[in-house]
Amino acid sequence: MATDTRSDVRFGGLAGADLLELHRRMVLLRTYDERSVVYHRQGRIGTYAIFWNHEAIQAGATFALGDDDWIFPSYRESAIGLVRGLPAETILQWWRGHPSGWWNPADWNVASISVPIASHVPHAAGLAWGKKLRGENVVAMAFFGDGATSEGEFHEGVNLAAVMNAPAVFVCNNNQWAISTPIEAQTRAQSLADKAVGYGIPGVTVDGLDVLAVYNAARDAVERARSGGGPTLIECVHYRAAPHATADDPSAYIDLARVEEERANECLGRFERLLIGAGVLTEERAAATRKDAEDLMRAGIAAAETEPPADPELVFTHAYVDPPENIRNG
Ligand SMILES: Cc1ncc(C[n+]2csc(CCOP(=O)(O)OP(=O)(O)O)c2C)c(N)n1
Ligand SMILES: [Mg+2]
Repeated sequence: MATDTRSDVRFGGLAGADLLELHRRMVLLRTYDERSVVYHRQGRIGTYAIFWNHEAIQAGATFALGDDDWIFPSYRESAIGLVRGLPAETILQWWRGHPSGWWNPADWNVASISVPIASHVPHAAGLAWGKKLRGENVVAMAFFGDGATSEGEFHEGVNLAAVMNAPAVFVCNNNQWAISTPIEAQTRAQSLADKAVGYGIPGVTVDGLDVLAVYNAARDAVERARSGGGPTLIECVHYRAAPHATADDPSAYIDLARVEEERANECLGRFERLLIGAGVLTEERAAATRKDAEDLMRAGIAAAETEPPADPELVFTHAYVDPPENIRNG
């Protein structure tokens, strides 16, 4: 691997090894996403929520956290645990509907993937408040979409965190679509960050394709939360450049020309061009980073596929104290 990279260049308050690590995490997420679509097409995983071009938000925001801080993902951030070293096979198994796809959140400080929209926002608020009550200096960061900001649980969670001055960071991935519902049909607010005013907390809007802008906003928010300043709402704006999920055909509703523009300006290539141009990263090193991520994914799917199939009875194991007759004898 080429080692002739510059370590003195600073971008967004980060230099050398940090910039390369941020790049590695984006590559890991991108590779996970692209391989997952292929595995889905091959029938090896079930439905899958694509996060192509959301990597700057996920890698940038979590880069501001310490390992003791908690991450609360939605289905769009299903693979975010990769940045903490959570095995790819575990996440792949989640999408395969296998019980081994459920990890113990306390092992990674990554909560379970939340599919009901916004339901994890109060969880993050509760964890942040609880940690504060216990005197532990831990921040909770929750990820959710633009559509989630219309849900009651978004309001309940952010309001509670604000009133309790809980160390929480709320990261809104504003990709401007909630499946086929555009942002104009979602809200009359000028920006989603404006909603923070109603909760009495800071709200900021950043370019969701600029990993350093996301990181800077997250670092400020995490510092504020950690030093007793309470929660922040960060709105990361971009435009969804891939289908909502593998069963969706966006050509029926999306602006395809706009999608092309977004894809041309995609976040990983943009960061790579910056780093290579400044001599922080070389083409060789970028290729090696991609290869490592591809190897990790190949090993992940192989490991996932060697797990024996789950026992269907498990569905009922923790469902009843006294199972009804038809299930007892079923
Ligand atoms: C409570 C709830 N209602 C409806 C759904 C169905 N649903 C799945 S994804 C989605 C759109 C969510 O859009 P957004 O919050 O913008 O997140 P994105 O998918 O764009 O990341 C909806 C309505 C759900 N999962 N949960
Ligand atoms: Mg959305």
